[in-house]
Amino acid sequence: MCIDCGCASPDHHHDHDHEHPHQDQVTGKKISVEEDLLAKNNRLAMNNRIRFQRHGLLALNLVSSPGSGKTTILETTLKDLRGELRFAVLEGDQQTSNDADRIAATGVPAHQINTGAGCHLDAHMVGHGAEHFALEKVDVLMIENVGNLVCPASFDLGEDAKVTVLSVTEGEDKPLKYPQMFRASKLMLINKLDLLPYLRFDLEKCREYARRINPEMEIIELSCYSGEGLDKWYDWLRVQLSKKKV
Ligand SMILES: Nc1nc2c(ncn2[C@@H]2O[C@H](COP(=O)(O)OP(=O)(O)OP(=O)(O)O)[C@@H](O)[C@H]2O)c(=O)[nH]1
Ligand SMILES: [Mg+2]
Repeated sequence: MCIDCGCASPDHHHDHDHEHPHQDQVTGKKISVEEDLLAKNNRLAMNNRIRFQRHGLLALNLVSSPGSGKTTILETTLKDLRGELRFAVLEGDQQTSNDADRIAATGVPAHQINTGAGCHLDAHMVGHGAEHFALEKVDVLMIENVGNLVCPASFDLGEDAKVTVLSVTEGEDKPLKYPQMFRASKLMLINKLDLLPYLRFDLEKCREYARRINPEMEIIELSCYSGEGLDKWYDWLRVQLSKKKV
């Protein structure tokens, strides 16, 4: 549960001048609750990681704002690669089983986690969610997080990598405005390339901003509608999986 929807982030700060009690200036309780929450999450994430490692599977945590195309990327990927790789998908949303239903329609095992008021998945939810799959028969576990470009950055789920999806309709400045997520990610997928002719989205600037925040982050541009760039994403998946199998 988020504390102030500073979501257990210890470096939270305010830009206003008025005085008010700030966290441990009053009792010390708030900071210690946040630290306990993250420490507990990190322990459970480590358990997940050990479990996933034992099965030699690749676990990816897909994060983005609502609607950038996470589920569409998954549907497309599962359809294209289902003869080659064995997938399972955990779907995180506040409400509905819409996304798990969409994944299940591709024939891939899917389980929906509803977080209610919660704005992110945590390691405890993922640990239990994964019990719905025969992990020994899974090569890639895809975890679609709740649509939110802020809070999921702070919560390790035991994944091998976070993959941030940014769609071109969101604006090229998002890596600068929401740096935590981009800093935590191994890969950024820039989705909906087919819409570029209708927008004023500067792809070059977007890449530059993203690299300013995280020089190590890989970037792949794609469109689920035109199919452009999907082969690069699939190659990236294959390389990550091959690293797990050595
Ligand atoms: N033009 C275009 N639209 C896309 C593309 N990929 C996804 N969309 C559309 O974007 C909308 C949102 O896609 P979803 O896959 O549901 O997005 P999401 O990130 O899973 O959304 P939440 O789970 O609600 O956060 C849908 O109408 C998709 O059809 C694309 O490559 N191009
Ligand atoms: Mg979705």
